[in-house]
Amino acid sequence: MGFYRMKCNTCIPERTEHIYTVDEDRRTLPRCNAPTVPGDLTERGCSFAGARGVVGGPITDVIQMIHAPVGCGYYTWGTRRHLGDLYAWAKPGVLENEANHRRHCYTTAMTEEDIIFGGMEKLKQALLESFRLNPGAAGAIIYNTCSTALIGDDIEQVAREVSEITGKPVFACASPGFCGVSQSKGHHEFNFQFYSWIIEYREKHPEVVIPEDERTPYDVNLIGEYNIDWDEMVILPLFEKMGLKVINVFTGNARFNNLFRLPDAKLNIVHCQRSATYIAELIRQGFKVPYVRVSLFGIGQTAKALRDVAAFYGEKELMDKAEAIIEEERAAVRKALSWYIERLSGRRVAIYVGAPRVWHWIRAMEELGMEVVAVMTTFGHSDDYAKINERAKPGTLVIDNPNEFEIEEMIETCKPDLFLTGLKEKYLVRKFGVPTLNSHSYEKGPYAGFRGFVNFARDIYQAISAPVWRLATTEL
Ligand code: CFM
Repeated sequence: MGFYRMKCNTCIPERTEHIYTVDEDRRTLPRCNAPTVPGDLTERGCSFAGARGVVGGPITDVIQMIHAPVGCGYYTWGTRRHLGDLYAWAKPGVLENEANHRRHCYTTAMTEEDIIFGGMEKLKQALLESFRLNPGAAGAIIYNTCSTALIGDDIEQVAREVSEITGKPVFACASPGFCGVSQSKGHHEFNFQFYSWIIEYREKHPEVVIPEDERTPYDVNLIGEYNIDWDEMVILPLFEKMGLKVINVFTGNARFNNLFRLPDAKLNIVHCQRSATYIAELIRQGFKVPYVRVSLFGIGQTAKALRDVAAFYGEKELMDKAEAIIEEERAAVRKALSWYIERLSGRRVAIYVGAPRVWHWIRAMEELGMEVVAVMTTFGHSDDYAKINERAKPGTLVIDNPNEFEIEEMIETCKPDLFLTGLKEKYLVRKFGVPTLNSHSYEKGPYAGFRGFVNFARDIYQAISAPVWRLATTEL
């Protein structure tokens, strides 16, 4: 087994089994999706972050009510993640994304007194007030967090009451921070609870189901795609040009009422396979809707995604269309990409994101001629590491849920020319003279699909070739 003892881990020996180098038989799997060792300052988020920040957050036209002390609410405010194209409910002409998700933050702002006496009435009033202020809201999602879950506030009961008064759907998502070891548990909780809720809702409100005669065999859902920096702008046209109708995206730029129709598609196309395979699997079991897993980063993987979806249908016309799109897109990006490949070839890159993007991007970086020397995930499960093992070259260093010391030592031993990572690590790593690229919400996206890949390559080139790095003379 290829476990790897880092020098910095003498004080936390348990970390050794979270770290390995990919060996020839590619079978080593680390201890993962496990509680963080006490004393190990990692960068994981909480289960609430996974439910609200990742899966529920991008739903565009709802009140996202955080039933919590104000800190949990502020935490969700002003991020770049939740892009949407609807217009403001209250202020026509202002992009809803600007007016709602970025500028507004809905929370009960629980105080000490509320914690002692219970906050259900406050939650109900906060929701009613939010609906009054935003008459165009399609519904609401309530999230509890550690404090309100611990005192036992019944958010489902409040959801039912407010839904009755307003006539609008209200979903209660119970994913308090402590319910799992990382944000990954929050993805899971949102998927399962949302699925049961829409099934119940469909039974009571059959009008939301797409009538049989309005369905087509080409109705598909894109699952686990969150419209990071407008990735959907480059992804959706690819499937639409093939003749498919994307009836829902779970959940990038999604409309609440539309999501009740998730089970009415003929096929689910699953992009982020960590955060959303759960709901695709539930729909498969409940409605016999199959799903295909795709990677929509890089040229080869995006081409394969189109071919795999066409192959699902097995129709010659669709397969021909897929080939024509691939050819056309390749031709459109060839010149720009070869310019970047020439300049990026041989550069060393380390990748550290949540989990799936690590393995989505190994091949994409290789397409740019770069060498992937180390990969890390915040909350990967065994299936993520199995996918990393399939793709990474033997000898690649792999770290599960790294801490700051391990990242430093990785920089020292693997000497990457670029670190694809997030905001939390960038200052540390840049002080070592290594450029970084915001790999969660991007620099100037979209990064997905064929055309997005040119933006990705451009941002990588600009990061690496910024003149400032010539001034970084400190030897490690
Ligand atoms: Fe899926 Fe994501 Fe990711 Fe993720 Fe994330 Fe993300 Fe990520 Mo940041 S849903 S698991 S919880 S692909 S926010 S868009 S980049 S850590 S690897």
